[in-house]
Amino acid sequence: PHNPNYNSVPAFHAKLATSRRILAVCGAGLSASSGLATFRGAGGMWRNYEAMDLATPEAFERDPGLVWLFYAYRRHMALQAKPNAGHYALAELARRNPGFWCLSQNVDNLHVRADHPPSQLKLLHGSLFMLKCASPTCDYQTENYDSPLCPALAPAAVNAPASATEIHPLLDPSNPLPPLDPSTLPHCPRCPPNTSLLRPGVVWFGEPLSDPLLTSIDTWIEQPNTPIDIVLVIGTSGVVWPAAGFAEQARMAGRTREEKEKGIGASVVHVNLEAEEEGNLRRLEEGDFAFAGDAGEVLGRLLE
Ligand code: BJW
Repeated sequence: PHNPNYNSVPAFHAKLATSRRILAVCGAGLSASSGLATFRGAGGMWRNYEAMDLATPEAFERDPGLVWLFYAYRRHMALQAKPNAGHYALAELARRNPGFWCLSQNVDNLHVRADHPPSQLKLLHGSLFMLKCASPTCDYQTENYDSPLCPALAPAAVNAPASATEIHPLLDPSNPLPPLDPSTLPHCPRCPPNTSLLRPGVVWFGEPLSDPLLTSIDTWIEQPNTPIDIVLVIGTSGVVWPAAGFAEQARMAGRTREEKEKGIGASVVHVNLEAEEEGNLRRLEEGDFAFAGDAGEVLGRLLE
């Protein structure tokens, strides 16, 4: 499709130069540039499972050992990965511009490790490195970066093979997994001994995002008389709510009725390997931008 702003870095720089309020919504594609797997499409499988089928409260209830191996593996990979040029560029944009907020669906801690100013970083889906009590009546939580997390999860804490043609032993479905007895998994130190498991401090399907966090985002987006100028949508398939709704909310927030009627809002900037494929959430309006490519590489160029 023809759009004058396809891959036009100078046009983006001109827009950036006059912009004060900027919002970014990030997804797994940003960390794909650091070698971490995405959820959907190529790379979204873990052994014989769809990653999405393991990220649910029901899966944890059914087989906490299996779900913990999945998360222990992802903790290990995230600790081994390094923030990429995209994480650093966003952190630098935040330091230069107090009117920039980054909302990230990623749980891998790479924004934090790139020194993104904490008050301008909102982690929508929690963190792999928070552990919380699985009991709904206990609010124990703690930060933890151990890998392996406990002896039973050691099979997940194995380094990736040096060669890209070799498969990680834990990802090889022909390599049998040890059945994990829940008693060998980490337990809540605050609950009576061996009653409640600890679980990853992430937001699973059907679970609510933090209420104070959602309120603060809403207040920031809807700030009166100061509409948002640019919305960066980076490496996300845009199918998971409520994250999928922030770009459109931010595009139109604070606009006059006249502007809304004419569809005049913030410029939405898509940065995605598949940015040229216009889906329902990647419909380009006038003034929007699309950059097809690797998020780390593209953001490095856009924000240098
Ligand atoms: C590259 C690249 C490169 C690749 N460079 N790009 C309204 C309508 C319908 C349903 C709902 C609704 N409101 C709520 C729901 C239910 C549900 C939902 O959204 N369902 C939809 C799927 C239909 N939402 C929820 O349950 C949320 N809770 C909630 O709303 O509570 C209240 C409520 C409950 C129930 C009903 C109604 C209200 C919670 C959502 C939690 C999501 N959790 C997960 C797991 C987190 C833990 C973990 O990490 O394991 O979050 S799911 C998974 O998807 C993960 C991700 O953060 C999230 C988004 O995925 P993301 O980041 O977009 O990754 P991918 O893989 O999908 O896409 C990667 C993209 O990158 C692709 O586009 C590639 O092209 C691109 N790419 N390499 C640039 N190098």
